[in-house]
Amino acid sequence: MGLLDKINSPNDLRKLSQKQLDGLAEEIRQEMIEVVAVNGGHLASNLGVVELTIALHRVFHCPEDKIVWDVGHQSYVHKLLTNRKEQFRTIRRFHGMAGFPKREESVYDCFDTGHSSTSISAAFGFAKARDMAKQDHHVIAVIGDGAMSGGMAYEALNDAGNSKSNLIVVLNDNEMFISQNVGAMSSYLNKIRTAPIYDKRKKDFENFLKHIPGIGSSVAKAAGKAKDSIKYFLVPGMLFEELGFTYLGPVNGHDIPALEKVFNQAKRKKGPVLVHVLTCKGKGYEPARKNPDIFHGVGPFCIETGEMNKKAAPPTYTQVFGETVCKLAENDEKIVAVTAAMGSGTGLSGFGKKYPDRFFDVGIAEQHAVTFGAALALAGFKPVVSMYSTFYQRAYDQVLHDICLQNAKVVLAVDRAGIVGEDGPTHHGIFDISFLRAIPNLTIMAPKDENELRHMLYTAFTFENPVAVRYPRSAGFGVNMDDQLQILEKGKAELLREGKDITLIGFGPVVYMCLAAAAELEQKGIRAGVINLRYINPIDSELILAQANRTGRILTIEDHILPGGMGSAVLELLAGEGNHDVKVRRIGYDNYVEHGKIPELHQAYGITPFKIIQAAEDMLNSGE
Ligand SMILES: Cc1ncc(C[n+]2csc(CCOP(=O)(O)OP(=O)(O)O)c2C)c(N)n1
Repeated sequence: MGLLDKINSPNDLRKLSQKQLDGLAEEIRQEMIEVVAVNGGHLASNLGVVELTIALHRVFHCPEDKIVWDVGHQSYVHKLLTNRKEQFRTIRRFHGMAGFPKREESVYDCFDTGHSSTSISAAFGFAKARDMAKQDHHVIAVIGDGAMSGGMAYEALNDAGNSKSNLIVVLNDNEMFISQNVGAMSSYLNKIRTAPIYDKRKKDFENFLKHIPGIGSSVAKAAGKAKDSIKYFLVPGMLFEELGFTYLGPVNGHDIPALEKVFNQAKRKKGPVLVHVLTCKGKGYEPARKNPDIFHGVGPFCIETGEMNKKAAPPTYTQVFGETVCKLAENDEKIVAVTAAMGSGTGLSGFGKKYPDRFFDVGIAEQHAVTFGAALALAGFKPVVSMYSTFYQRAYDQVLHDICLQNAKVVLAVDRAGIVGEDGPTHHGIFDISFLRAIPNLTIMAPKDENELRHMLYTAFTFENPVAVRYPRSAGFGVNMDDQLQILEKGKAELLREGKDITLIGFGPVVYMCLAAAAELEQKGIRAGVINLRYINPIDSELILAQANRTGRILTIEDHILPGGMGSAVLELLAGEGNHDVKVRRIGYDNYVEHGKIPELHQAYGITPFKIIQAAEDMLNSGE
């Protein structure tokens, strides 16, 4: 029986010797490597927080004390130590354990996370609630140096630093976001990391003062008392002190006794405290340590070699996006690209290498990325801002107020639109049509395949208004790529198949599901038309109305939530035209979608040709 088997709750950790703790850390790393090699997951971040998590759970008493994990992708060790090791093998699988903290999964998860930079706000909320309820437990936010680049983190530091509430922020500094860190805060943290430790500098400074003839020793004494002012000169962590936090550290995040010492110190302090912990992303597994970006979020891989188990597949939409933008930028030096800490995730690394002066990675700062892009456009550049659909949720006002209200010509690349798989409900991109469709001036497109994506990007740069292009996470269909890029007429859909009995409307790659369903319906004697919508805003009212009148039935399908989605746009169009005789059904999601593989989820939630066929037959049979 291993040591991990003996840990049923964090209490059991306190019974172990230092030697046993080292052994436990090794077992935890082994378990995570084995499981992630099969299920995929956030390996490098979790390998870096093993000792940190053990120390936190030895010093603090959860669930009374509350730990909020920022982003939450680094909560695997926490899950293993909080009575979930049996389920751990199901992590990220359909109906299995979530890859992020989940309140419904355990009392030890006090706050659901997935999007970055929320932890200090949430922890401060818990701290205030505790104070009002006259309780006295501890609240701890664990935030990475990457997440610390997000605006919300600063808003929360600003608010919490001005309060007297006890709150502990653990800054887990591993010098990496997903890729290399960016921004002034990272440079600042780097200065702290490389500065000689405070005590030594303080002693050197006092010695120096003492040796000033005559006045030296009295100045040194006075300076010793005025600790704050000496500290000001000597402690780079003063930025946090100035914000109202007691700064502790930096401390080696792989040294459990040192961590316990500093956490106990933090526990005794009054008011907000920031503990600066230095960790190594990927620690304990050489391939992850060498390539922490690749092993940040990784698919199944071979443990011995660290090689990914990738089958040959057509290029992903993301890759096609990155290559196309690079190509377009060759002939147009005004094209610039902006991303929010997702250079490789959005396929823009190649662009960044080829055009370093025209590429802007602004950190985990979606709001800033969008407004920054608006100004670039107003100043005459042609920015493409590329982010995941789910993270555009962060920047809604900036899209509306800074880009669209001013009609700034920005191309918004909405990557990971639709469900994204194992990351689950915090990451599925199933709301963007609803929230973008309401914004005047914004053209919205979705390609049916990777070839059409290229034409859409080319087209988007020719418009005099902002454009959003949404495309999914998956590989393309492997279709032929046209040599010549074309402009796709604004607001025009593509009629792929004439129908008589029903019209199927798809937006994005689900169009191919419509085509497959139509072919099968044909076998059953049902003539289904298929429209590749291509555009919402403006929507092709002419074609839709003509086909609606011709077939009398419309079935829409979208990889998106139903309220406000593409089907809703079609309903609005028909209702607006006073056309109430056409029967309409919509296929899409009506709630949050859990985690699992994309095909598995499509099957479970009915985004399939089979479901289209069933719905079409039902409409016809029920006399609709
Ligand atoms: C709002 C938001 N934007 C982007 C992401 C994607 N993302 C997940 S983790 C991560 C980097 C986090 O870096 P850090 O906080 O340093 O954590 P580490 O993995 O290095 O421990 C990013 C950009 C996100 N989860 N939320």
